[in-house]
Amino acid sequence: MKTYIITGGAGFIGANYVKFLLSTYSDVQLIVLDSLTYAGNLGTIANDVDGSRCIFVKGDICDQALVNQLFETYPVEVVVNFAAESHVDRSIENPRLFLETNIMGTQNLMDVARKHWVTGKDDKGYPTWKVGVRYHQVSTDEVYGSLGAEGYFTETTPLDPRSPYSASKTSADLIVKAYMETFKFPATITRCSNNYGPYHFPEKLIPLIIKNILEGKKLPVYGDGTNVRDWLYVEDHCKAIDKVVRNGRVGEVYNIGGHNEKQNIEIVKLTIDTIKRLMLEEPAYQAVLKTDLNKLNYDLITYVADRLGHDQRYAIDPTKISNELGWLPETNFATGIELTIRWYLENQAWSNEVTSGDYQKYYDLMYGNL
Ligand code: NAD
Ligand code: TDX
Repeated sequence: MKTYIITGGAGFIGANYVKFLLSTYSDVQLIVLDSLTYAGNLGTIANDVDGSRCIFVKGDICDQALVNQLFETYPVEVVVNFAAESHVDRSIENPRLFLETNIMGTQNLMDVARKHWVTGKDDKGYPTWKVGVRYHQVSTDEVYGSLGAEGYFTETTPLDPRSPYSASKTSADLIVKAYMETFKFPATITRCSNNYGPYHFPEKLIPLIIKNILEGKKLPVYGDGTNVRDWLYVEDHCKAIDKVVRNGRVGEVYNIGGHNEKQNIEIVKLTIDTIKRLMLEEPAYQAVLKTDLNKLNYDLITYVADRLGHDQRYAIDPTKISNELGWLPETNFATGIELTIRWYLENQAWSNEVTSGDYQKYYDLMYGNL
């Protein structure tokens, strides 16, 4: 049995990862540590938490005493750190929270792991480590900054963050890297492109657009809609992290992406088209529509003020993970977006639950004049 601490496991990618591990392996025990911010929802993993194979602990990754207590209670061998403030727009409103969670939280997790995982010193004074332990930092392609029309981010692309969010994620990566060099801390880092799929909080582009289409609301497209993101189905991301945690080389960074670049405006149009097609093919879905079917068209698209410092293009070169670990994305975009849309059509209760808190306040702040 291998015991993991999975931080941020009640959020979008973390919850998908919890589900993936539980359904793939019988010899894992998961301790999910999540402070349940607006982006975390216990309901998302309610069917997975059973108090033995999967244990939920509500708490902050910055809380040293709590993280220490988890290491004292459970034989933790792996930490996978998903917990973060993850939304670029919110980081423009409130950078400080991003620095606290994303940087100091990462440092705290590593310090507690260090305390419990070090076995002694080698002849040069470097710590020696328990066999089989691993810390994994879930990072993002945004640490590389913004691309023009050409080129791809590789693991050696210079770090050039441009938003408070990406600066905080970059700082976390640098602290992990510093621990890997200074203490030979047994860690890996993955930098992934934009994820999409089930349980994505509807402040991010794809779930926000789906929600608004179903409610007949305007679809806010920042700037001219030509910014490019490189989309990856969340389950493919989870499988990539699993390969890195199990077989990735300690001290290495791996990029994760699926060569699936799309302009934002293409995504919005495709989402409208797909929802409309599914509603016509399977009229039962029309029950979730809060508007007229014939109002589902491109007239809903509204160009709004651009995001400050909006990165133009992200595109990942995943050659390293593919060559070294044999990972390749399995879900093409046409399949992935249809699976995602069907999921939202069939899980309105989840959407309603996660947007029942301060969501409307945030929405009004961001899009109130739409
Ligand atoms: P999310 O916002 O959906 O979930 C974050 C989770 O972390 C939530 O459950 C939240 O409650 C929890 N959390 C926040 N602060 C915490 C704290 N101080 N202590 C404990 N828990 C806390 O985010 P996501 O989209 O699932 O992203 C997960 C990770 O993947 C993040 O580190 C993010 O930077 C990275 N990432 C995301 C994407 C993407 O497209 N979503 C792409 C690349 C990398
Ligand atoms: O209403 C919107 N309209 C719009 O045009 C929103 C919410 C977004 N956008 C644009 C901005 C981006 O160009 O769509 C693109 C995608 O935006 P987000 O969904 O906010 O994602 P992004 O900023 O690209 O960051 C995401 O990918 C990298 C995640 O939120 C990060 O956590 C991850 O690190």
